[in-house]
Amino acid sequence: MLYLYHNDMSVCAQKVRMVLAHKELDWEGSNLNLRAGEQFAPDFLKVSPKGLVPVLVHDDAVILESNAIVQYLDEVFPESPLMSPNAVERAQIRGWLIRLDAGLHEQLAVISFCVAFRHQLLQRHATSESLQVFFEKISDPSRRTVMEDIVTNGLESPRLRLAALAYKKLIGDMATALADSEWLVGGEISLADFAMLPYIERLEQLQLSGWWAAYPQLDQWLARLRTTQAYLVGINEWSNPSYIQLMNDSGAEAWPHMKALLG
Ligand SMILES: N[C@@H](CCC(=O)N[C@@H](CS)C(=O)NCC(=O)O)C(=O)O
Repeated sequence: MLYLYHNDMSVCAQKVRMVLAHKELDWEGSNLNLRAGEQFAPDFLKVSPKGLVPVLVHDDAVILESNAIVQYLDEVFPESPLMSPNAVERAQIRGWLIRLDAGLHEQLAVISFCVAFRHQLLQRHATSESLQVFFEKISDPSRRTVMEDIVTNGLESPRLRLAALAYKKLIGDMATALADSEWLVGGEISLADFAMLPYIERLEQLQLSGWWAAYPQLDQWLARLRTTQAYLVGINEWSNPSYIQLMNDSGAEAWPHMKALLG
């Protein structure tokens, strides 16, 4: 049996749900409310010591880290494969996955929180004492430092410009990969496409699609992915309208600032 601890709008959980849907696997799960701090519940910390989703439990095996989870699923359930039969292409697919763990995931968190999600936390924790209690629950000191900065400083965080520049590079690389190809690697949809989709769609929800206005191939790629069963079942069905509204509204307000960051 497959059991997933996840969150409706978490980008790494979206990636895992897309793979589950692509492979038409049945699963059960818990959708943790991350703003309410459900990831800090002692029972969940026993499963995920850093208090992070997603976590996959397959029979007795507990698998942490979304990139490990999607590669595990692709190995154990080989129907509708998401890794290429070609070794060079497999290396390229892994390269896209590594890019997320080598910084892009954190950079997306920086952008999402500076523009939108910090407002949810500031509303929930109206006093600085309450906010401090929230930060102290984040066990990883480096993650805690980043969260304190982005929630407190928002658009003024120095990390925001660095995150925007990393995205500028990513968008250029994706545009190159998609210049003459429907998918990021080779001629078939792969884990690379499922991995990157949430990281681009989130920018669109934050009203940042102007960052790739010069590259229509990115919008075409997004549109193609959105017709897949994986997207419809793995992302669309879990979409949380209040999060989308917040991202749209605060993204529109932040756009002049965000545009200037790359100017
Ligand atoms: N490298 C991890 C990152 C996991 C991660 O950052 N998860 C976020 C949601 S996207 C989370 O659980 N956040 C909990 C929190 O913010 O306290 C993975 O790929 O699974």
